[in-house]
This record gives sequence, C-alpha cells and structure tokens, in this order.
Amino acid sequence: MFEQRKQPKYFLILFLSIWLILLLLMSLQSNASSSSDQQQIPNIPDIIIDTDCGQYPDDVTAIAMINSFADQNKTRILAMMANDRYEGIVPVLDAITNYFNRSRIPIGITKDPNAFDSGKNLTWPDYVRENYPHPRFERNDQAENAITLYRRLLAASQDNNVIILSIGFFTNLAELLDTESDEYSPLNGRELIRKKVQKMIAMAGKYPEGKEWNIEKQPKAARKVIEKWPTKIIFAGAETGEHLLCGQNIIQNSRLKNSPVRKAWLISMEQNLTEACFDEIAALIAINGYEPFYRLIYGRMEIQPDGYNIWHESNDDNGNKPTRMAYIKQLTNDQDIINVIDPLLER
Ligand SMILES: [Ca+2]
Repeated sequence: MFEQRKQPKYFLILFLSIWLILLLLMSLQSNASSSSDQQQIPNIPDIIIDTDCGQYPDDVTAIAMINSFADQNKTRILAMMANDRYEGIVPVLDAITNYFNRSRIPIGITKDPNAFDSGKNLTWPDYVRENYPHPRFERNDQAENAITLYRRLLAASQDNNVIILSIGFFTNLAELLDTESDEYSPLNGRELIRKKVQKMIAMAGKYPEGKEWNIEKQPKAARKVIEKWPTKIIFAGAETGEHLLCGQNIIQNSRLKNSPVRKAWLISMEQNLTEACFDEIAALIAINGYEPFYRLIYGRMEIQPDGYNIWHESNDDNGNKPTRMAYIKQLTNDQDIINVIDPLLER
C-alpha cells in the first residue's frame, strides 16, 4: 500500500526534473545563439559630415549617398556640421535631413566670424529652403556651435569608430584641434580626435599640385589640420572629380520629382555646375573604401599662403612606413565609378 501511494510522487518528481532539464537546455541554446548573433553583427562606423553645402550641388549629393549607406547599415550618421556661414545653410541642412527622415540628426555650425561666407542668392540652397519643410531651424543662429557639438558627440562615441567626412572648408576641424578639456571630456581637441576618430576623408586639394576651393579660401585652417590632425587622412583631389559625370541619372529620373537632391541638380544644370563630381567621391571612399577604383599616394602636403598646395610624395617603395596622409589616384575608368555612385543618389 505504502509503495503504491508513493509511486505518483516519484512520477511527478521525474516529470518535473525532465521538464527543468529541458528548460535549462533551451535557455543555454538560446544564450549561445544570441551571443553568436551579437558576434555576427558588424560594428558599423559613425560618420560626421562637415559640409559647406553651397553653390555646387555635390554636397547635397554626397549627403544623399551617406543616407543611402546608413539605410544599408554601413554607417550611422552622428551629425551634420556647417563650415560655411551663409545665412540659411542650417535650414537647408534641416530640410535635407528632414527629407531623408533623419530629423533627429543634430546640426552644428561654425560660430567663427571669419569663417567663409558664400553670401546671398545661392540658387539651389535658396530654393530648397523656400520650398521644403525645415521644422527645426529657421535661421543659422538657432543651431549649436559645431565645436561644442563635436566635443560632446566625440566624447560619447566608441573609441576609434568615427569617420569625419570633410566636404568643405577645414574651419571647424581646425578649431576643434585647439580646444581644451571641458565638461564633456578631460582630453584636449587633438587627444579627443586621436582617441575617437578612425580616419578623415576630405575633398580638398589638387594633386600632385594646384589650387582647389576648399583649401584656397581657408588656407590657414587647412594648414593647421594638415600639421596637427592625429589620424589618417585620405584626400580626394579636384583632379579626380572634374571629369566625372555622375548624377546624370537623377536629372533624367522624373520619378524623383519631390527629391531636393534632384531639384538641386536641375537648378545647377542651368548654370553648368553639374559637369563634375567632387564631394561624391569622398563620400564613396569614406564608407566603401578606395579600392578597387583608386590607389593611395602617400606623402605630405605643403600649403602656400595663397592656398596653392603641393604634394611631396613619399611612397613606401623602400620599406618605409606609409605616411599618415595620402591622396587617391584613379585606376579605373570613370564609368566604373559612376556605376557605383549613381544608384546611391536615387532618393
Ligand atoms: Ca562641398
């Protein structure tokens, strides 16, 4: 009798034990799979776009490309910084980020009274400001100082994970280098950049020598960046873009009738400003890398007081360590590059 009464209890204990073991096994498997999922998620870089977004339409096109890369989870856009102080540049950047549904991206602007000012009557920026919603900013002075914004964002970033895409003047970046420790970081500007920035890709200069707008108009800022910037810099020079006819697809694509990028190109076409692509190349290599279209020419840059730049080549043919800076030299034909850039613009 005693044994018969005890038997159901044994079954119950056995059943519960098997159930618990199964639960434990399932939990272990789930942990293992989630940890392997984590390992499979690539660590994507953050990017800050420092732009003059002025008369030529290549800035807005480069910004469109970076938004496409962000949609593909190849990067996260941390901020947009204006390095030109023409009145209205902040609402223009606001309108563009709003169009791309990224209205949370902070926008900063140079507060340096000596920063370059493209002036008034800029055709496509005026049109975009007047015809597209820019919900956050009506005027430039409503936006934060780019330098403060840089320091706050860099201090909060993962080490060695930020790409700086410089597609205008070096005004903000030169000023950032000179900053002291503050509430955001005990590091000075140069130390903070060294710790947080992975590389800078800059549309600037002409190679092996010549004059180019972004350096010519703010040579002091450019010289400071060349001398003090602590991470790798890759330059996309004017010579790489002046013959590259990218963007023709958005001019012809009437399905993109609401796109401010297309509108900027249509307006610029009337002024013959669409016969070249400059900032787009920098945007491309910032995220996709320079291969297979370009190779790197290492060396150092000399900037003369009038903004003329000269490259002193020092490739590592003799086993020397490559220099911190390089410019890109094109290896393939233009169409190969256009075929990669153009689909990224159709937004
Ligand atoms: Ca530009």
